[in-house]
Amino acid sequence: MPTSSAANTPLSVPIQVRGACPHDCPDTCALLTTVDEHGVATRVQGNPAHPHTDGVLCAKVSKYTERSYHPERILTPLKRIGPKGQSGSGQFTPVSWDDALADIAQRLQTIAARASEAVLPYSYAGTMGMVQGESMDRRFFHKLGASQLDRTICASAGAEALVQTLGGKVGMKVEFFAEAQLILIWGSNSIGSNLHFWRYAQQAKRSGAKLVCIDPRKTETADKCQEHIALRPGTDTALAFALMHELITHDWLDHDYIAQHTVGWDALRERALQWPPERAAEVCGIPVEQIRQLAKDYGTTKPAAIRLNYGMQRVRGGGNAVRAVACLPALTGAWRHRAGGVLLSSSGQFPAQRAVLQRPDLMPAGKTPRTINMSTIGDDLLREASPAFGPKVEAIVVYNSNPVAVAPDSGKVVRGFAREDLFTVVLEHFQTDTADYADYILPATTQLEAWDIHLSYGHTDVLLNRPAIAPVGQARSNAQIFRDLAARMGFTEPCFADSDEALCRQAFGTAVDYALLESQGFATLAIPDAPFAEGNFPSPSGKCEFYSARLAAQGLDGLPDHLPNYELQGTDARYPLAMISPPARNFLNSTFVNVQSLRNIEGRPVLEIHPDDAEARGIANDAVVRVFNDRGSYECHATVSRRARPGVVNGLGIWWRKLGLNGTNVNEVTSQALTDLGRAPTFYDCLVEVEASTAQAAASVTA
Ligand SMILES: Nc1nc2c(c(=O)[nH]1)N[C@H]1C(S)=C(S)[C@@H](COP(=O)(O)OP(=O)(O)OC[C@H]3O[C@@H](n4cnc5c(=O)[nH]c(N)nc54)[C@H](O)[C@@H]3O)O[C@H]1N2
Ligand SMILES: Nc1nc2c(c(=O)[nH]1)N[C@H]1C(S)=C(S)[C@@H](COP(=O)(O)OP(=O)(O)OC[C@H]3O[C@@H](n4cnc5c(=O)[nH]c(N)nc54)[C@H](O)[C@@H]3O)O[C@H]1N2
Ligand code: SF4
Ligand SMILES: [Mo]
Repeated sequence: MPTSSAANTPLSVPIQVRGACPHDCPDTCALLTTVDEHGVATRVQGNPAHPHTDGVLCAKVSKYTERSYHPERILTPLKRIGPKGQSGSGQFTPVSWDDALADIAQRLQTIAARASEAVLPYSYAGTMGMVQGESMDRRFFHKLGASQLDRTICASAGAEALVQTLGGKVGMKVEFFAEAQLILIWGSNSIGSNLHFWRYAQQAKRSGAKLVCIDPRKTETADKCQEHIALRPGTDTALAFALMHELITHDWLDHDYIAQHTVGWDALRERALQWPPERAAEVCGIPVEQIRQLAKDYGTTKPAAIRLNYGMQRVRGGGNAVRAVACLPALTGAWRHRAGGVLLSSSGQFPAQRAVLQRPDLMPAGKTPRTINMSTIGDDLLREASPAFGPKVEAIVVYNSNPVAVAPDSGKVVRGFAREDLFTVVLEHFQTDTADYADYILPATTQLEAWDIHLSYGHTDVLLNRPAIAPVGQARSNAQIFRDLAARMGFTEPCFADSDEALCRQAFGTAVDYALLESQGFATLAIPDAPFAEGNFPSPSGKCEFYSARLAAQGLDGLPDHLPNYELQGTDARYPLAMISPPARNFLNSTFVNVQSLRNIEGRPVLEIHPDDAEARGIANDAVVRVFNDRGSYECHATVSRRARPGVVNGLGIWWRKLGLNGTNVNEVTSQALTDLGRAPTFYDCLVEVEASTAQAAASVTA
């Protein structure tokens, strides 16, 4: 089968078009889309030529044609004609692009003329593409002088922790995990959310490596590791300190590496010595022997690698936890080996030309618009104007995100979006929970239909995505929509005319070989195999900063420390259970929940609860339960299972509210409190109680 070099080149059919998976997933797979003689995509598969993808996609994206050609795709601009918050027939009516754009431009202009910061963009990583996610959109809002958005909802605590410790979002190269002899999979459900890393871990295991999973939940990944350490949520720093304690007392340290390439050892040493394994065992709720064994493994096995992921940073002390774990490889000198060290995110290694793409220089001279944290959108949409806050939010433009389903404390998020005086525009593929509150819904292209370019946070390749098919219906790419709006608003700077493909070329400038991207679909960055073998961290000191002078200068602790959860178990008798809400394997955040074949696999929204906790509450397997705290309540089905540790319940996410039970989901009970570093949400720092439901919710299940 010939491989097309350009989507529109008439080759013999079927053709295959190279692309990139757009989803918020560390794997950033290379795609091959097969297109038939009618221009219809018939199959999406992994590109076998791309080493990390290796021809394999997850179940979700293997169904990509089902999503792109879904009968419920939004195919025309829609205008609200009924009440907010409902998507039933008669609430929206199709309108022309011209009418929609003209009205939206006029309304944004009127609001911005009074107070440009009353307009708020709201976007995250529905697509990770740099063109459809952070180019023309940013130019548009910069020029308008709109409020800026602090994009914290996922990874900013861990990111800030890496920056303060290693100097950037840098780490091991993922392929070398295959050569490690010990792998700690720490706060990551790799099989569910980082499948292509798991392939390397499996290779290591076959070569005799020990795999240890550190996770409160007994995940499918934990099942496949030799050891599972089921600590309480929010106690990772205590465990890391106990490991350091043992490394010190058994002298499993690389003194030379510490002396040459770290800052703050004496102070860290002193703090770690306050954490004998017995103390940590108490805090973490795990056997002391497990900690001793883990320390011995980590201190004596070479090379030892840590796959850290974001699960541990969704609690109050999440930033400190990532800092503490990121210190470990410098203590043992694990960085000396290419299969040693830690990987949380590789995204800081890419030479992205963000200022060129986003053009912050377009902002009105003299005043930097305020910044609103996307994680507190519930509170911020409900805030009145004040000197501290600035103007009330009067217009919100949502794209690449579904905040009504995914943002914490949904009760407030829903009330905010329901405001009659809020003008809401949503760029979407589907009628999501958020789109239900839109005044206008604009149909966006999917990854099969638009140009884009991608970096990755789980490997070090750049990928180019060519459109494989023409836009479905009247869909336009996000960049095209903002280009069109810019023209209607009279923005005349030449950068507003850049095409999507031109934006692809601008993303990395000459730092990445674009011709190679065009010919093979991906280009690998030139990075040393063991980048920190001789120090050379991108931090201010060039060293691994146990002690961060920059944090100290902000009045914060310069060293990592254990910060107990805000909602600490045992402190509120009404809510004795800690709840975490990690992703369901067959959804990607709230994306794919409306794809029937994937929803069939997940079945229905579930809460995993340990048999002891279920029995104490008279909850039977499969029963409908009510999960509640002071913020709200939601209903789902109990899965009585030892995947949950005693005292901790797992509310698997993130269902569309309207496809769940009683129009609710897990974020009804999560809080808007923010992490220690990075201003991130604390989804997994949440106390609840669970009871058998009296309502006949089962009837409303959409299987
Ligand atoms: N299939 C699938 N894949 C995904 C996603 C998805 O929704 N579905 N989402 C994507 C996105 S946006 C992201 S950010 C990543 C998320 O993936 P990860 O970065 O792996 O983060 P989480 O899934 O939040 O949590 C990972 C694991 O951490 C555990 N955990 C929870 N609290 C703690 C804690 O306090 N300490 C420790 N040690 N572990 C804890 C959870 O039980 C979970 O198994 O995955 C991406 N990939
Ligand atoms: N309780 C709980 N809540 C969580 C989490 C959790 O673990 N527990 N995880 C959090 C995390 S890690 C994250 S990253 C956030 C994710 O939150 P979001 O970034 O909002 O992710 P999604 O829910 O996948 O919604 C993305 C939306 O973008 C749309 N989209 C995709 N591509 C395009 C495009 O090209 N153009 C336009 N206009 N739209 C597009 C999709 O249709 C989808 O509806 O959720 C957070 N919420
Ligand atoms: S979601 Fe992740 S694993 Fe699945 S195809 Fe996309 S990048 Fe690959
Ligand atoms: Mo995320």
